[in-house]
Amino acid sequence: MKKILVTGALGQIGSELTGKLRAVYGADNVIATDIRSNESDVVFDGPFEILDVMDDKKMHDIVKRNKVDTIIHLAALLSATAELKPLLAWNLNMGGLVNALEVAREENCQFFTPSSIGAFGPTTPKDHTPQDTIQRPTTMYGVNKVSGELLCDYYYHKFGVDTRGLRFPGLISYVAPPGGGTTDYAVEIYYEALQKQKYTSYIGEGTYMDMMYMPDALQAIVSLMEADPAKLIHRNSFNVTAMSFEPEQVAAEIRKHIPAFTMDYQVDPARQKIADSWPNSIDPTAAKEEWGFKAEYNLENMTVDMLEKLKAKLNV
Ligand code: AKB
Repeated sequence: MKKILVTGALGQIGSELTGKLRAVYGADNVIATDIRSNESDVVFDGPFEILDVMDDKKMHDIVKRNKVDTIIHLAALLSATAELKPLLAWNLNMGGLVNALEVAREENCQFFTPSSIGAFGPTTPKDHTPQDTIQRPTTMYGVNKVSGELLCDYYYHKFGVDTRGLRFPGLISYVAPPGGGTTDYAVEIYYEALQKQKYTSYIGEGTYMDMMYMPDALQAIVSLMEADPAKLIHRNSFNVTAMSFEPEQVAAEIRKHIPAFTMDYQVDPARQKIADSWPNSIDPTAAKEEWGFKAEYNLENMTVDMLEKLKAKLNV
């Protein structure tokens, strides 16, 4: 049975991953941590500790005290925030990562951290972006993600730390909002469709980006962490995606359920610039071949589920 530490457990991924890990490995075996606390299942349904990932001593202490053997390091700033505060992003995204990797090395822990489609840049092939390709991102977030992939490779080759990672696309979910990302529009649109029957997209017409529904992302993390290490050629990080769409396509899908829904555009130049530097669609073949990655949700069945779950949550 694993004993898992999750950092950034109150963020978009952690808010749902913690519950999934507790269901799979037992509530007492998943220690959730975040820089803040709140009134959520993550805090109440199992061990929870306040942890700033810049505090390497406290992280080490929590890992040692709880005999943790697996670290899932999620705490990080997303792309749009990182572009607004590049120095903070470098310090937090890289500082937190190296602290967590050092603890993993010292305590012999298996290690997961997400990379992103943000690890690609304008000179990367835009369609069916290969697993191994040009990575010259032009955003601070992208610089952090490529550096993180390389650092995780280094800890594996140099110290034998069992590091694993995924290049996530935009993640769509109804539990916790993402906050500070470029792909967040694809979450906001569902909330506003139900609450206001209209949405103003800050991402322009015709801008394709990869996306994935949260249940597929969570399953991908568990599957990768359970995968036979002998089969992993690409440890850090695998391309994974479930769909690629532009704003009008998600609006049209929502309109099938809410016919009155309308969308217009007010493009945010900063986030549009980031989106324009990312691929239209990435190729997840290596993840499928090396550890059996599979996505259950496409735009159609995700929209049905999102609207149903959000209706209940928002009471609309
Ligand atoms: C973001 O938009 O910053 C993230 C990502 C794709 O990594 N959702």
